[in-house]
Amino acid sequence: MSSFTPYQTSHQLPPGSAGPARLNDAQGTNGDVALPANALSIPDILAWHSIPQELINAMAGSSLAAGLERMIDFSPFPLKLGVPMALGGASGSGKSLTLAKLAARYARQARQSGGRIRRPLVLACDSTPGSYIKLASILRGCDIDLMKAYGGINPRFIDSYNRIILVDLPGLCVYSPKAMTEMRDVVARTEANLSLVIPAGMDPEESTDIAAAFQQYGAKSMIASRMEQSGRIGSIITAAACGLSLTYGSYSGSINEGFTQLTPAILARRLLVLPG
Ligand SMILES: Nc1nc2c(ncn2[C@@H]2O[C@H](COP(=O)(O)OP(=O)(O)O)[C@@H](O)[C@H]2O)c(=O)[nH]1
Ligand SMILES: [Mg+2]
Repeated sequence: MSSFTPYQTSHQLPPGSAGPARLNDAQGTNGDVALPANALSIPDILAWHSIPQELINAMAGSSLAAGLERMIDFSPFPLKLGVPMALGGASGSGKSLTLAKLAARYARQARQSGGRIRRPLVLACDSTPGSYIKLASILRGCDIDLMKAYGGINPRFIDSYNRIILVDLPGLCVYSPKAMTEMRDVVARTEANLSLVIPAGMDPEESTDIAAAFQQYGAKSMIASRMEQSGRIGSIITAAACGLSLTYGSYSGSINEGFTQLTPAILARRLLVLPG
């Protein structure tokens, strides 16, 4: 009987270095684990996250944060009152939950604005069976308006004045030109901007393809989802390095938690400290 040999990836930690170590409570990290940073060079850390060598070379230097800042545009999420923003990406990537996190945040802002800003409008453009009910249930209790707009809608037909408008798109496979064209048509009909939602833990080469395809179809920004669900986050870094502005990171499956504007310092720490 042959014995089982574990598959060795090209991104193991270097021989002699300890594996990820649990941080103790004194560090206030609630069971997070840290890569052995003292024993690792910056290229070792980036390689562990499965970042391609060419990008590692471009990011190498004095610190992880400096390398990230050099290669990635960190920007606020480009939402404007009255201009619809569509969230696109693969099925299950976190589009609807991310949209709900944004909607909940802007609903709070609208409440606090004393009427200056109106409550957000969510356009449900995903006609996949069950998806409207799922979206409505995620948004239940949020002070928002939800409207079915399968196939997209001309903004003349919506009451868009002084409010945030978010568009929930169907999931797609970026290798399907038909699906990408359909998405572009919905976005164009709605006169929306387009942003990509992409999860951590993907194959970085696939995430590069996804980011490049979305850029080609007009996306300028991205949101990183499921940041607390995987150790390796190379997919986020490679996608952003394609030229999409990196905006929020989502760290929780709950609508009111774990949603942070990413910065070089936050992302550098996340490269070193893995969710426990
Ligand atoms: N823990 C966690 N779960 C997430 C996150 N983003 C999305 N999810 C979960 O992933 C699943 C798919 O998300 P959903 O928004 O429905 O994906 P969509 O198909 O792209 O709309 C749901 O169970 C979400 O609760 C995240 O950042 N953290
Ligand atoms: Mg969805």
